[in-house]
Amino acid sequence: MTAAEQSATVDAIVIGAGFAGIYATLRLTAMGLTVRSFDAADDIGGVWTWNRYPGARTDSLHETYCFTFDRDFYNEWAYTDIHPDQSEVLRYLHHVAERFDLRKLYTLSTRVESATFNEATDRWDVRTDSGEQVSAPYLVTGLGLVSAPIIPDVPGLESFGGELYMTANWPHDEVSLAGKRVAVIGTGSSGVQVISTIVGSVADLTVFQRTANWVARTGNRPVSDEERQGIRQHPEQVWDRVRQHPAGWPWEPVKRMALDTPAEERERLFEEAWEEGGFALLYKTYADLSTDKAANDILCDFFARKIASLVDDPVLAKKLTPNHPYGAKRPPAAEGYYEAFNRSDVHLVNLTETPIVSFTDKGIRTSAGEHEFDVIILATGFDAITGAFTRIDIRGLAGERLNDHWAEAPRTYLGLMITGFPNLFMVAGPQSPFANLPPGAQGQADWIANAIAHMRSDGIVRMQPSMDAEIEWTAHLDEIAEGLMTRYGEAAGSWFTGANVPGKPRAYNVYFGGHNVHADRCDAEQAADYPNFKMSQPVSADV
Ligand code: NA7
Repeated sequence: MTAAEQSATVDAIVIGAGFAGIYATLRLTAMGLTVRSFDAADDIGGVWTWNRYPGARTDSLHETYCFTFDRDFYNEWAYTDIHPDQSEVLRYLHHVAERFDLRKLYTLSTRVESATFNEATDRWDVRTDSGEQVSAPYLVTGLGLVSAPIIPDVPGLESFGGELYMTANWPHDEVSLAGKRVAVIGTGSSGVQVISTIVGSVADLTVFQRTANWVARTGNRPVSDEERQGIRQHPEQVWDRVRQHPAGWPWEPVKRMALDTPAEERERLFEEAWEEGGFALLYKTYADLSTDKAANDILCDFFARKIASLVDDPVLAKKLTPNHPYGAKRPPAAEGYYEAFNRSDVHLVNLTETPIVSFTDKGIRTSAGEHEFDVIILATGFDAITGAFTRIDIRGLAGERLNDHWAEAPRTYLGLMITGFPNLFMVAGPQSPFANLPPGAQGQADWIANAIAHMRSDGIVRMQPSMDAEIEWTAHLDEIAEGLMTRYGEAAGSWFTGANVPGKPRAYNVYFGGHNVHADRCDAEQAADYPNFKMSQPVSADV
């Protein structure tokens, strides 16, 4: 045990060892705070520790999928591909942890089970699944948006006699799929990446699709030396563009409208963006795709024709074509996804026609009969955004449970703090922007570090947002989401609103108003000395 692990009383406790948690740990220790950090995984890396499945890769761009707090440190790291794969992102996070000596602050393979705000001491008392109790005045979460996997509630899962894997908890040891009959359940980002990666190397592949998805190309390729040099000479230009872009992309936000553009010109631009892949279709074409259903329909028509041209069998192409707007749910990307279905060893089971009835010892039974497999891969998603919070017993003032505070919907101010839960700071928490994660996480952790510095210098023992601020932020967030294609998320089973989890309260769980807008608001709040927060001195009982 290191000294840090033995200490039960520290200045700050951080939960999470992904981008959010390790940067919060780094930032707070750099301020001179004593910090204990925890993660349930056995290594640093957050989602990149768990999601080791074949084809796992970010669809963010390499020059933005990293930290930017130090120019030299930024310039010394080189990802191979423009969309780095899981192993490289994990290596990067390990590199950060080692370079800034963060490992010694982490207690790994340890899940935080409860966190209670102690009103007598103004500290968070945290208990872990190893029975350890630690307390600190500040609790910072970096729990991840997609870190609480869901296992489908289908009878007989335990009776399957073959190999069963989850993309969200993929084994660390090599998994051999070669020559096996494989089923993949789920066609979200994880499912489509697995499918397009293992196709051709397995004996037979059956895809169980409940909701067809718009799967863009990735357009992945190695980063050229020239590109890398250009970025290294002027990294601030990249960072500025990221700061100004609603989704944290290093691109100029587009202003032109699809509905104002001649059809031929639109077609040309869509084609260009299709070739580029990833989020180019959304962020490099037209501004009204996200706001105007008629504009979105034009993109969907282009996409549907693309699917029809890539899939030989028109009936199959139709089954693979979604009927929700592009962006109603998180659009994935994979290379060669639709083409895979032209192979005779790839089959589609459309669960809207023939739903799964049960798992059996040999495979999966649908309403049409039994399919036999050697391997079943569950790519069935997450109790996203709030799931990682509601799985911890968090109690604030007067013993209020976070689960009760969020019984109908998550409520926060700026996704950073919650009324009634003083000194609980969230990095990339519910109601924070849906955007490229590392820049947002870095900005939010900086904000939190500044807030804590302010508390310490002014002798403030409790900080929490006002109820009015929380209500205003939630209303603003809902209004924004209602004006976008996200309003069609319910029908598409989107995890943005919890529609993918049976019984979960429906709410817009993330902010779609822009990473840039959010960052501006956070900056303004700090610059104006936290007008929407309640700060309490030790003697005050007014909390
Ligand atoms: P997603 O995007 O939530 O996808 C999960 C998929 O699993 C989706 O196609 C679901 O269908 C399907 N699913 C879930 N439960 C079932 C059951 N019971 N039966 C059949 N199919 C089911 O999760 P991912 O892991 O792919 O991606 C999550 C995020 O990680 C991704 O967006 C990136 O941000 C990184 P549905 O669409 O609900 O009908």
